[in-house]
Amino acid sequence: MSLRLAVIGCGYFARNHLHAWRDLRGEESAPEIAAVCDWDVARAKAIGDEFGVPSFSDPSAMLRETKLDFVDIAAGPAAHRHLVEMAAAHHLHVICQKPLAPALSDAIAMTTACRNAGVHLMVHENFRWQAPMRAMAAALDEGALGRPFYGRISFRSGHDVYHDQPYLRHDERFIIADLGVHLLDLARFFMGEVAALHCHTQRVDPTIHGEDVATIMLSMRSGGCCVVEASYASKPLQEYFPQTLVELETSRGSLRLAGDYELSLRSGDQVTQRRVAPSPRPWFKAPGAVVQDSVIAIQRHWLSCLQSGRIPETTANDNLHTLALVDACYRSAASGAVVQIPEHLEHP
Ligand code: NAD
Ligand code: 89Y
Repeated sequence: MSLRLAVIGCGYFARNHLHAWRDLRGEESAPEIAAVCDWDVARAKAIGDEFGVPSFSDPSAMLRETKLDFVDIAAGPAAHRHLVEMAAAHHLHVICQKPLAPALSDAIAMTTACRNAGVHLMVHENFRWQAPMRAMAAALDEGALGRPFYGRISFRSGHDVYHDQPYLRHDERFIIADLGVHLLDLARFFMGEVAALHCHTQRVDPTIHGEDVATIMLSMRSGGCCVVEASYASKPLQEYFPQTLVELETSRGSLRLAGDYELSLRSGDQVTQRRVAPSPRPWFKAPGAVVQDSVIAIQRHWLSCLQSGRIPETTANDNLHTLALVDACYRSAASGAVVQIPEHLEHP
């Protein structure tokens, strides 16, 4: 059965969503892009024309006039709550970009609205869908390595991220909310839930409003620890934007994802190395291939879950735990204190 979708928000990142939906048409899940919407009329029309679908500037008119199964929200975080609640009121499933909302309280309200409407809400949390991350998770799942007791998840770059995403200059909460959210999700993906954290932030570039460096130390419920680091102020010897580098030490081995997708694995005394690069597509734009490829993977996962009735990996309910970490990072950075993370989030 072909699922009909509409994309709301036709800016920088939406193009990746649209290309991915179009590529997935060739697969069993065969989604149909029924419409696009952006309150910037020219932007909506340009993308609608390019992808050969009707365009709208008013989301509520689009939802009234178009037969849909789900909505794909690629607008900025400030718009997410309003749009998710609107979709839920139309009894439509929703896949929504990260961060689910600027505040945890909004994310909780959105989760509740979708649950009450009986619709799925999944967060487009794509970093865990990058090909090398899936390869690392598969190696852990095989069991021979044991579980990780130490992790380092590192994204340090001097890339001019403000060129494509100028709004990031103005966000009071920048690198943890925008990028750290992916890295914290990766920490949970590889190492489980967090018991406590400490976070140190810096603003190295004085012309931006938020923090452009964050160093986070996570104490995991398993007893392990994980260092998560994000920087857009670095001048690294080698620029790997937008690659995330990962090191995991486990009871019986170790895994290292280095630049250019070089994955090394030690299991007992045996060391193996391979390159886990994304498979190229004509619409990928350097250096973003690993991220663009992960958009296809997460959207494929969403379609397959909707069609089979399986629960997606990064439901809003799951993502609340990641957003609680984002929130805790800012509290820790402001106070200098270690912040304890409650095991159960209190929400209605
Ligand atoms: P953008 O500003 O380039 O585009 C957002 C678009 O949404 C704009 O065209 C704006 O007019 C439109 N919009 C906003 N509110 C709207 C509303 N209520 N109704 C209709 N249109 C509305 O932003 P972007 O860089 O494309 O980012 C969009 C989202 O994607 C953000 O949540 C961002 O964090 C996320 N993002 C994710 C990744 C990733 O790897 N997952 C990478 C970049 C951006
Ligand atoms: O918006 C961010 C994201 O989600 O991944 C990288 C990014 O584009 C810039 O930090």
